[in-house]
Parts: sequence; C-alpha cells; structure tokens
Amino acid sequence: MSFKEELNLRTEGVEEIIEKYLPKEEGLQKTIFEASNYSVRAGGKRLRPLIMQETYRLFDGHGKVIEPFMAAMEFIHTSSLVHDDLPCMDNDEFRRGKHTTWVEYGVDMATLAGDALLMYAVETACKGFSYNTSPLNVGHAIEILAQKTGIYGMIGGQTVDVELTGKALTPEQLKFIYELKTGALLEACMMIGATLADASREDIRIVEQIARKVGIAFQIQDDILDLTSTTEELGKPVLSDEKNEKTTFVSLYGMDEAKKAVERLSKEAIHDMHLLTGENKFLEDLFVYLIARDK
Ligand code: GRG
Repeated sequence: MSFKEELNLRTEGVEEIIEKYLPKEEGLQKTIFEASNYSVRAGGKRLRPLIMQETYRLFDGHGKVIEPFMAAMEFIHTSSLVHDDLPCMDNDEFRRGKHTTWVEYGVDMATLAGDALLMYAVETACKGFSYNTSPLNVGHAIEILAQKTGIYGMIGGQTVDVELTGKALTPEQLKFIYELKTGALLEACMMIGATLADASREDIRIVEQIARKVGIAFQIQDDILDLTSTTEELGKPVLSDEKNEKTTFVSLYGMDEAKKAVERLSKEAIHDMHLLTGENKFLEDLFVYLIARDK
C-alpha cells in the first residue's frame, strides 16, 4: 500500500472516532450542537488526532484511551478555527471549502460554538478516566491539553498575533507567535500520545521538541501556500495574510529562505525522531508529507 493510501485509510479511522464523540442534535439548545457539529464535520486533514494516535503507537500504546483525547484535540482545533474566522479576527467567509460557522449560524452562535467545542473537548478528554490506564497519566494528559491550548499555548500565541497585526515584527516575535499559535497544539498531540503510552520523561521532552519544529515548519508552509496556492485547493481564501496585514516568515525573509527553513526544520525533526525509544515510519513519512503539503 502506498503512503497516500495508508494515510487515507488511517484518516478514515480518525473520522470514525471523532464522529463517535459528537453530541446528538437534540434538546432546546439544539442550535449549539448543530453549529458545533457543522464546524467539525466541515472536514479538514485531521492531522492532529492522527499525529496523536501515531505517537501513541510509536511508544507501543494499544488501548482505546487515546480515542477521547483524539476527538478532544480536533474539537479544540476546530474551536480555534471557528473563532479565528469571526469578523473581529480574520473575518473569513470560507473554511475547509464551506461557509465559515459565523456565515452559516451568525456571529452569536459561532462565538458560542467555539466556546462550546472548547469546553466539550475537556468533557470528552475526561472520559479517558474510564479506561484501564493509569489515572495519573490521564490526569497529566488533560493538564497538557489545557496548558498547550491556553494562555501559555495557542491562545497566548493568538493574543500576540492579534495585538501585533499591522506592525512590523521582529524575528523573535514571529518565532514566539508560530511556536505558540500553531506549534503548541502539535506539541500537545505528541506529548499526550507519549504520556498515555507511559513513555519516559526524556522521550516526552524529545517529542515536545520534535513537535515544536514540525509546528513552525507547518506554519511557514501555511504562509507559503497562502501566496502560491488557490482558494479551490485550500478551501479558504488565499492572500489572506496580506489582506490582514500580517507579517509572515515569507514577508520577513523571502520565499527562498522560507522554503529552506521548512526543509531544514523537517530534517531536524526526522533526525530527532531517531533519538526516541520507539519508532514509527508512518509518522516520519507523515511529517515529510505535511511539511511539503499543497493544501
Ligand atoms: C477558542 C480555542 C479557542 C481559541 C481562540 C482564534 C484562536 C484563539 C487561535 C487561532 C489559532 C490558529 C487558527 C492557528 C493557525 C493554525 C493553523 C495553521 C491552522 C490550519 O490547520 P490545518 O491546515 O487545518 O490542519 P484543517 O482544516 O486541515 O484542519
């Protein structure tokens, strides 16, 4: 089976897991379930839960405790996209090839759907306590999930990004934004996969470092695609960084340097994978594929 076929197969498996945890659309507050489910079902590459599952497998994890965490991670990622698209942030009307949540349900419901998905993610991750896994590891995984999403992670990065929009950034500010806004959730994916598989502290530290590099490379590639791809291919508007007056790696260093940085970071990440106790060739191939992706 080719890597692409394997990727499609495993992504389908991830889709099934996510679907299992979506709330039923019933009750007086039905609209919030519909708006949340619309946002999650709009699609996407599902790479965060996939990376989490593959890291769990890398450390020989083979239970189902990873599943609620995979769903929780996709809910958090989706909640960030729902809020990111709001008129008060990027004001985007299309995402994942569909209308954004605020266009479909209004700004009020989209704000609530983002909030709802965030908290429902925590509720979902807590289901990890009902499996036969060390409650200490489950508790630690929830701590990682909250920390990497919150003020010391993604939300912290987005805060600086919003505050500095329209201003010329220093390389340090740009690195800070990329590490937190995009890198932190990828770090959480790998660290949670490793923690639930009972990996050593040293291995958890190494996967955090690998994910940080993959996250920065992923964001730089996102900047590149914003300039080189099409709306049809990406499922969202291109040239949005320019429209939103964002300093990006490309605007700071140029396209050639951006491509070189993606390649350098991905090589370093693959190198670091070989420092780990376990191995997972599919995960290595996935990093190479994602970093060089065209959507
Ligand atoms: C409510 C949790 C919450 C957060 C609010 C808006 C916000 C704070 C954070 C935004 C973070 C953000 C949008 C970062 C960009 C990361 C990025 C490159 C996203 C695109 O990820 P893909 O390509 O998207 O994996 P798909 O659609 O494939 O899932």
